[in-house]
Amino acid sequence: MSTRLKDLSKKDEILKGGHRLCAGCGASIAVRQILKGLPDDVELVVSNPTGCLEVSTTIYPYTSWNCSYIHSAFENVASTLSGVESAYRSLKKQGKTDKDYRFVVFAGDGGTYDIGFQALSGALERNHRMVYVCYNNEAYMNTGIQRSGATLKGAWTTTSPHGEESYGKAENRKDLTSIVAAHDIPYVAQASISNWRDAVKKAQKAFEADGPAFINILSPCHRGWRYPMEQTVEVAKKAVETCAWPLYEVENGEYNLTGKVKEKKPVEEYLKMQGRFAHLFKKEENKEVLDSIQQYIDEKWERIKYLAGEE
Ligand SMILES: Cc1ncc(C[n+]2csc(CCOP(=O)(O)OP(=O)(O)O)c2C)c(N)n1
Ligand code: SF4
Repeated sequence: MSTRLKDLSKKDEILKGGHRLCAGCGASIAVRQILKGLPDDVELVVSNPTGCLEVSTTIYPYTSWNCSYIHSAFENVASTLSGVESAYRSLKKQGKTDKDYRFVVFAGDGGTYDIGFQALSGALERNHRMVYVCYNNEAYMNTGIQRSGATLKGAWTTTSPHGEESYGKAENRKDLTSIVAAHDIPYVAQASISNWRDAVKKAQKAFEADGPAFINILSPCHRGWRYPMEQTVEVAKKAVETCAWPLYEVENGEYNLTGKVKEKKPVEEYLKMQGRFAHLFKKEENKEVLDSIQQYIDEKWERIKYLAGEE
């Protein structure tokens, strides 16, 4: 399937305009990039739990989704869609439909790393043929920027404030992509909205996978990350260049680095672009925190390179 911009631009947009996501929101970019990877001539069912994407695209009586769409609770979107996928397989077996369907979840990191994790793990273990996409903005944005299991250490959020006693979020983030890869499903990937061709290619592979597929796509939120809204793509790009967000895939167990990093930049270049980390640069004692963030990024990067055979 082509990833030429000329061809992709001719594909129908399934997420239409008129929604009420903030201008410059990474989530809508992520959805549009992933859906550019959908094969032609298939029917699509999207399921979307509560979060910024859902509340902003489905304001009754309007919808921005030009496909079948099911809103699900925050904690069980993977179960909802796996039930639909099972019903489809049954209908196909009974000869009641001959259409070719694809099933995709778009869920935030709160819904994926934390509250919906059990349902996600179960759906992967049961081998449902669906693509689960986590649009990862590293916090619960819709309810006012609370920290999630995806939030990078040191970040300010409303539930990890900085001050006399705290430097922001105290814990390292959960490495969910690795946890999902440990389910041994056909396709797992980390993507970023800054690398659109890479994201589209990964989506194409995910939609073709003969079983569950998972894409964790970095989708910055300028409200929560505190940067000017026109810098969303630049911020995402810096995450890749500093290896704070390595781009890779795990295809039938084979690790592969995508979007090669020629020269890894210090993570400070990424953190300095965002107000949520500004406090770390104001106090001398926070130098240790910065060092530990760098160390965490380095260790993860070395591990991924090792797994991809690129030491
Ligand atoms: C079971 C449950 N708990 C809490 C809420 C309130 N709630 C609505 S949206 C949301 C945050 C969603 O965060 P995330 O999944 O990261 O998506 P984002 O808003 O960042 O797009 C929360 C906590 C809810 N709707 N249901
Ligand atoms: S708050 Fe953030 S995630 Fe929510 S719509 Fe605005 S930019 Fe997007």
